Amino acid sequence: MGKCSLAVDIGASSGRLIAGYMKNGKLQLDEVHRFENKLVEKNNHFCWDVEGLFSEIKEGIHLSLKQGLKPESIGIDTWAVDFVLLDEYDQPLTDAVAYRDPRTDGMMEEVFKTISKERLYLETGIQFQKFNTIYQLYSIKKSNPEILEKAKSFLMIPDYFNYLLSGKKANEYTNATSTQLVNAFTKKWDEELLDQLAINKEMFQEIHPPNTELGSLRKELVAEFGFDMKVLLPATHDTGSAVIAVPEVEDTIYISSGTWSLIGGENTFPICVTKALDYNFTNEGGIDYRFRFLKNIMGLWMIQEVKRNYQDQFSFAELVDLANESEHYDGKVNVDDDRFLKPDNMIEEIQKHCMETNQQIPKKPGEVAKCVFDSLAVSYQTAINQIEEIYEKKFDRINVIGGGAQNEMLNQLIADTTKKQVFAGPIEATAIGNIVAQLMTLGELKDIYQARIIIKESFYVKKFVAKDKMEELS
Ligand code: LFR
Repeated sequence: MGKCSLAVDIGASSGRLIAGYMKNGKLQLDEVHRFENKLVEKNNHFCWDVEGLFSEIKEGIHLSLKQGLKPESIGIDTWAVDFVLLDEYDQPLTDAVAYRDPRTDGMMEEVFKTISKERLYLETGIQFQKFNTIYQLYSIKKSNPEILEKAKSFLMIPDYFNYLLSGKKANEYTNATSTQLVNAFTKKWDEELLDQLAINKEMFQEIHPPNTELGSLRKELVAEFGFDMKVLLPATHDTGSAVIAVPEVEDTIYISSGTWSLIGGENTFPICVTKALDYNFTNEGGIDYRFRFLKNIMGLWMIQEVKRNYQDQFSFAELVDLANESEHYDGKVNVDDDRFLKPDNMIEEIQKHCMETNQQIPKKPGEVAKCVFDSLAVSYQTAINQIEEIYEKKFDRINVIGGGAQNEMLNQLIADTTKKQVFAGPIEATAIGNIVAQLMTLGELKDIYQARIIIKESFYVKKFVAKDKMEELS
């Protein structure tokens, strides 16, 4: 057994600690802890319970030690764009407000009064999402400017956890790019943008790329665990880690499928052409300064909310079965409409959309679920057409990675809709990407090329072909 690394991977609906190490030429994963994550309401805002999440991280470290695993290192990844501001005493100045909070409504338009959309895109290469950090900071500037003046440190969520673990403050590159404040070419904070928006630039930390060794555990934590380990930077943006785990990224369109569906390709340069801006594609920073050219599609958030709005009467598997039994229903909604970002009630929002567009209103749970899955497939197809137009080539392969790859019905639907081969897996793509980055830093793996070969050999990937193509083959 080779050196062991611990991946902390926290998404919008759940978090996990997974230990990973090389054994007999393959990457082996041991899940040590899993916990729930969700939005909590605090002071009239939707927030993340960062203190609770940090306790879960510590609990996971305890559990891994109890299981006899002695990790050499730990690396954290979470969703992007959200942050914590610390004061001069390194205490949080505000709650960790979540990106689905409506505080950013109208802020994009406010920012465009100072900086044009085109310029923002040409400099950062980042898609326009109303929840990007730039608009979150601008909303604080409008409502509580004193907070920004008092802020001494801007730390994104994984940066904050890294600080709590190691006492070191740094902004990690892949996650920093999601702010829409990092220059895509210099890979540094775009000081001109910050100056023009009059956002206090002193609070930003130095940007460090993945594969940096940040330090080791704080003294208090070493005493608590009776153990020390290195704190390393993987791609701390979960999607950045997930895409590392696409075994054959060339000539492949990936869909990183979780709360969001992130669909796109990987490049060694940002694509900031007008069409990419028009179709709102992003160029998020990746490991080795690769770029993820992708677009956010509303994703499984919609079905998570539907499930929650049915008071969890049905499991995800049951909703899928019910959708399968609702063949008669064929209404579709535009999943990319902001109305689905955080509606009061997802089921009612879907029904309203169908009513407004003169479609049959989905009434039964199976109809609502089928509407969500069918609508996602339509949105994937649209994004694929746009990708093929921009790349000026056709792709034959789609690789669905992440938890959503377990949804066989959706995988088959993607194959049937796009007529492309669909490869599903690895499921724990994000944790895998996180671990291989750490193993690279520890010298266990040479580079991303070797890591991807090992990932291909270590994890099961299932192939789906369009039903009519299967008939052709038989
Ligand atoms: C996925 C993800 C997406 C990002 C969204 C909000 O978990 O990180 O990449 O656009 O969450 O942060």
